[in-house]
Amino acid sequence: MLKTKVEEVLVNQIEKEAYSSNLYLAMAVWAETNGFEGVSNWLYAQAEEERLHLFKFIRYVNERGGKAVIPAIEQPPTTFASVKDMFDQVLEHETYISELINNIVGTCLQEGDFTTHTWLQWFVTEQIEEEASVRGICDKLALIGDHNLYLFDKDIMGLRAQAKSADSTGA
Ligand code: OFO
Repeated sequence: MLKTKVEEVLVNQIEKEAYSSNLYLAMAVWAETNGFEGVSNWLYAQAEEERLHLFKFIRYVNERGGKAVIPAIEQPPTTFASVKDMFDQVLEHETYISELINNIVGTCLQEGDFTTHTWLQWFVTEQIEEEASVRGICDKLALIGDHNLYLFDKDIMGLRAQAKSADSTGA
């Protein structure tokens, strides 16, 4: 059974994961309507992943005797200055989410909830991977600049596949 404090922080995170999914959908729409097909595919896939995270939090709260609350979600931005600016915002957002996950881990320890603490380790690892893969993309964009993004747009799904296979091999 979840303690009230732990349930509260988990339920708060439901809104954060839902917002993350919508933010990446909004970015995907911007990329798709500005001719960046590869970037939009990357973002659509990312939005799907965030939706899975959202479901994980909902199901866990309910399974542990709590009650998930489906929140209203703030509208994400609809335009971005450039692909680079957008990915900088993705990195900033992922860093923020990592901090939130870290705070939830802290609450679990304070409350002596070692079951939820263990369950959260998947998210801790996921955030490390997400931050690293987005940081890699931001570094590439810093090298390329805002012009000549044609090849970058063609390659970005390959970068995603590489990051995923490195994760699964522990590389
Ligand atoms: Fe939900 O993992 Fe990123 O934000």
